[in-house]
Amino acid sequence: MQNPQATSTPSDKITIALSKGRILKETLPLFAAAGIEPLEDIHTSRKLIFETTRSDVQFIVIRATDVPTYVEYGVADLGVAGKDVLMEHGAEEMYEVLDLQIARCRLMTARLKDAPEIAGRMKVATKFVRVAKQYFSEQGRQVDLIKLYGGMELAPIMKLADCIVDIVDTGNTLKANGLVVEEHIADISSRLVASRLALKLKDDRINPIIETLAAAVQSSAVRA
Ligand code: PRT
Ligand code: MG
Repeated sequence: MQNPQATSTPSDKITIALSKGRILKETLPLFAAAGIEPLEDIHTSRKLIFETTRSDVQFIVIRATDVPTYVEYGVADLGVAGKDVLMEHGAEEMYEVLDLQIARCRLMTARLKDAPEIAGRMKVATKFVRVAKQYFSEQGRQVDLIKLYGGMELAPIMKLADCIVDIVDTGNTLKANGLVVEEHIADISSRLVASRLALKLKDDRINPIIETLAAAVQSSAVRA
């Protein structure tokens, strides 16, 4: 009879959801330092599931905004996503277990340079409507939120909005569009999240991965 332990079915693997896009390039070296590397080049492949150098660990590579969904349903045991994405999604059924200290940026409000003060209700364009809503309501400020999916900088220029809430890194994008930063909402970096279910059922296999990653983050912080 075949040994049931001999083959690994997808369900008994540890599944780690990675954000594609700009976070991925900085994520992979951390996992590599923790001994987990994809068996093929994630950047050039069109696959969505990748086996790794650990036969019991697989990566799925998805849009950043979909990572919390996979983790909260327990379909992915671990995930990597920007704090901005986690704040906007809301973090039920998952725990933020490690700050990976990569893809650092800030969530800010910005508006046109030399724009006059807004007397009444301010119109705010953003991809982060939930975060923006909470930020302004905590300050007792009444705003109208306008949901956009990208290119927020255009909104004040076209008079769609008075200000935007967006990610800022160097500030070059704002500057190129005649905008200036105004209020700081949050410091952002990418986080490792774990599903509640995985922490309960697979903690003996998940915890060592978290610990090795924490060590990898530490040593790359020392190098930087
Ligand atoms: O692009 P897509 O819509 O598919 O998804 P995404 O925008 O969520 O993914 P991606 O890959 O663009 O960004 C993923 C994550 O990277 C974000 O969730 C942040 O946590 C983090 N990050 C770090 C950034 C930046 N730096 C950043 N500079 N995300 C976006 N930007 C953009 C910003 O929106 C603005 O357009 O870059 C521009 C500003 O950059 P500066 O340097 O000109 O200020
Ligand atoms: Mg983007």
